[in-house]
Amino acid sequence: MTETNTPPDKSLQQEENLEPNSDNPAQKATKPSGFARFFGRGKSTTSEPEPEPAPVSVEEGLDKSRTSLMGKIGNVFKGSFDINDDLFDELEEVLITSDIGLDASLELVERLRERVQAEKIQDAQGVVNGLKAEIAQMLLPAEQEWNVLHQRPYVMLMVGVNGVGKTTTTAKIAKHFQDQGKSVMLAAADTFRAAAVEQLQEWGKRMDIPVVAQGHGADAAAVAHDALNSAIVKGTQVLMIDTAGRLHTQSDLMEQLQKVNRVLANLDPSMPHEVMQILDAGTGQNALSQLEHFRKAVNVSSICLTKLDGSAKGGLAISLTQKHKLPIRYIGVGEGYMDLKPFSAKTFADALIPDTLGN
Ligand SMILES: Nc1nc2c(ncn2[C@@H]2O[C@H](COP(=O)(O)OP(=O)(O)OP(=O)(O)O)[C@@H](O)[C@H]2O)c(=O)[nH]1
Ligand SMILES: [Mg+2]
Repeated sequence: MTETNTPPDKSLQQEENLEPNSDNPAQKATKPSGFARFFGRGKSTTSEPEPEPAPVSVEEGLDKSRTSLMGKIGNVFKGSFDINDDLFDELEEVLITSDIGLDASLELVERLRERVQAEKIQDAQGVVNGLKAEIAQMLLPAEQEWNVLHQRPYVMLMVGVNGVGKTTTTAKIAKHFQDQGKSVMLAAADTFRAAAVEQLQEWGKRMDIPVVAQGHGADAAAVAHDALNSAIVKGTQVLMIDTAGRLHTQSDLMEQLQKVNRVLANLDPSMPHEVMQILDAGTGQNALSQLEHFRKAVNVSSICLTKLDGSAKGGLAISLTQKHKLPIRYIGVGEGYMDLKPFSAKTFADALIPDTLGN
């Protein structure tokens, strides 16, 4: 086992998914490095005078989703219209094509229909306000209190398919915990992808957070086991285990994930306390089947929905919640750690549907 804050071999920084080499002046001049984008206006642990992008708000992060959805809703209310079955059918179609999914769209329109009747709503703005209120209601099951201090160490297993943002989200959440004064440890259990261990070690170094690792090709369950023992000995409050990206069809990797889970549970049946599945919003409805497959293998207990800023598929949060009722702990609306926002049903609905129809 190595527990380290030592910088990785520089040559490895050219590898896929590693951050750009910040020693390269050409890169510096054109674009802030991944670390500058990560730390944003927060307290950087580096002394480099890197440009600092501003944090993104949930509303800004959902720009694409809102513009797309409101464009379609605006078309429904264009010209003269009656609030009748045809109008609700059209709205239903808009919702389905906005990644809210079939079942969630049907439920949403049914709730809206009842509200419009009960409140005798007769104008477009009233219907849209009603839609926003119903979306907030449907998202409520995803907004759940999260007490990470009820166990020490509180053990989190970060899972998901390739490239969804597991490692950077792990780093972001670790930074949030650190800012709250909690002690954190990271475990590099992605021993599958070349340079994945070094990627996590680099984050640990930048944030001054210990990383337990054994290296590429090591047994992921052994890394998790070592990390847990180390966290127990040190009295660490939160242990976050980064894992390799995998498809449900990669049965060896799915079994490896189950083994990691089993090794933790053998030490304490309540572990891992959280299995967080990271889902890339850009994958749309496919994220639902990713979640279903992972739930068959491990006890996924929460979701983090990333990359909402890059996609117009924010409606996915509604279908995910309708179907799975799992807490969405965070949403990602940018690359900075401050762009990872705790999920709020109302804030999300407000960001998806503006106050006035013309927006
Ligand atoms: N714009 C944006 N980019 C994000 C967000 N979350 C993650 N990313 C980016 O997504 C890319 C991939 O992130 P990783 O954390 O390496 O993904 P991963 O799931 O660990 O990937 P594998 O280990 O290869 O499976 C990085 O460039 C991140 O900065 C987000 O919310 N918004
Ligand atoms: Mg990773």
